[in-house]
Amino acid sequence: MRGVATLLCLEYAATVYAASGEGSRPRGVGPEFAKFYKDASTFSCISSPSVKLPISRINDDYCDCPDGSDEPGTSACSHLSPLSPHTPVDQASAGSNITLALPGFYCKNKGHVPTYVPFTNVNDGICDYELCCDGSEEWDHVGGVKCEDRCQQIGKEFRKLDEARQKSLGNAGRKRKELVAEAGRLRKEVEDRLQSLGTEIEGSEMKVRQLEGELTEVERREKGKVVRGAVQKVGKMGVLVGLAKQRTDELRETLERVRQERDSSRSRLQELEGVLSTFKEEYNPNFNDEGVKRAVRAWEDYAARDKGSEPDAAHDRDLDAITQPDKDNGLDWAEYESEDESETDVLYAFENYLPSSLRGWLDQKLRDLRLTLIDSGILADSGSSSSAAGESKAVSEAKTRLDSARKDLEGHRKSLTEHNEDLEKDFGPDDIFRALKGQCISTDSGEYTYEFCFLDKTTQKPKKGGGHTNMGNFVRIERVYVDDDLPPDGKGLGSGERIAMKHEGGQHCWNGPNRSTTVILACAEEGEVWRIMEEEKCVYRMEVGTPAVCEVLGLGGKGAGVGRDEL
Ligand code: MAN
Repeated sequence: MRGVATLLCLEYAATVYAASGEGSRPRGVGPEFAKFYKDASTFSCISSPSVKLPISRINDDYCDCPDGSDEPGTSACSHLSPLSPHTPVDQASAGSNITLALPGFYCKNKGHVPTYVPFTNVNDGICDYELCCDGSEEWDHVGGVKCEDRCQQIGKEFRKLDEARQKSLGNAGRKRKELVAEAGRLRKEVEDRLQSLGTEIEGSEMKVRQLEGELTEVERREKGKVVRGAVQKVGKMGVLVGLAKQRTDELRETLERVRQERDSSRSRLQELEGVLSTFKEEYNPNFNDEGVKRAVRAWEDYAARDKGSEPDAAHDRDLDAITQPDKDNGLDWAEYESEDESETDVLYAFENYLPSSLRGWLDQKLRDLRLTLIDSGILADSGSSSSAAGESKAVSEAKTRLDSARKDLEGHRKSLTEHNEDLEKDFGPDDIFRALKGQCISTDSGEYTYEFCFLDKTTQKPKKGGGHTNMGNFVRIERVYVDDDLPPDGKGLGSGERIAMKHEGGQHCWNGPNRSTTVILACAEEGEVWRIMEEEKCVYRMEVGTPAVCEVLGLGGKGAGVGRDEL
């Protein structure tokens, strides 16, 4: 009896194996699981090898193994799938960890790419050509359904598409490389500028120190000078110069005015003479109007009279020259106004004739004397006066020079901080967004045109007209997980980790938050805004394609671009 049973078993096994078309594996088993089905008489459940079954129980349409591995070619264990609702019986029989050992029914798809179909799809009477182009998952022809093998045709179309995808991927990779190179160049520029800023700061610091010393020295020198009051400083000559300047300005203005009046009268006279001359030509002498005749005679007398000389262009040129500003005529009033030699200057000039050792000694003594007089209240301290009038030209000039050097230094230090911060900023993998900073891409969607500018902001603008609405300013780069189906044109996020750019603090939304946008990036040959969604009121999500995030082949892991599973 036992021998007959074994024979029956073997016969059944032969049918099961043969029906799979693989010869060496039961129906629905993929090559990577073949090793579990090698034994010709007994099968051990994959996840629970202690559960052993006769080979006849494989694909007998009854689920024996807790992990469903005895039914690789039927849907008998499909209820174990995490996608299927579980009953209390499942829980009791398999514990809380119900996991299928196999990924699904293996479709060989000869001529295309092999794949696994969910067990629920096996013999459900529907041809799942998208997954199983050879139709082998409908082997039982339920309800008479017979799925022909379409792998040749589907495989051919797939290869064509795949070729285009590979080409696109290659182009995207090349563009990414260019972007990385550009980003490197831009980073280097910042580093070089940092270096030169270091040198410039050193130079500026030295200059400030030197000008500080210079100011102290000028102030000391000025303090030592004999001071005269503001009125005295001007002197008689200065007063005369001031009056002469004022008088010249008045004369110039009057001359200009008279000239304008002359020009205007001249042109009115010309117009009038023209009118009368036409009148004389055109009047009718046969018309006996005494008044008209008298007027014509008077005009003839006037025309015959000597009018004096014609306007002379040379005179006008002279007038032009005379009315030029005094400086252009070689007269610099300021020179005469400030020409005022102080008593100390005379003293200094006198010192020049002394030997240098004596000159220094005398100079010091004079200064000390002056300071003693100031300290004892005998002389006014003009040097310490903070009023503009009390400060000498030399001091204010020294202060201006120092202020400007200090401003330069401050500017350089600020720039140094900014450049250092720039190097610390996150510009994404390989620093790549450095190369795209400020570049914008836009698309129309619904009533708006949306724009995304890398590391800057997102905006919307009504197509009917009107201004831009800020949808958020760039704040940081983040990583997000997405799980989207990839559309046939490849313009979508797909599934996996993606780089996202957060934009916050946009224009306030009426009765809502400030606008904000998350821009999620995926690999594409060209920069393009694919989709915009307003997930909540004034909270937007943009899907954007860019070569910047395409995975660099052979450079996986950290630092490489985050790509999609497919382009
Ligand atoms: C505008 C747009 C919309 C937004 C509303 C909120 O119309 O910014 O996206 O939803 O304002 O009032």
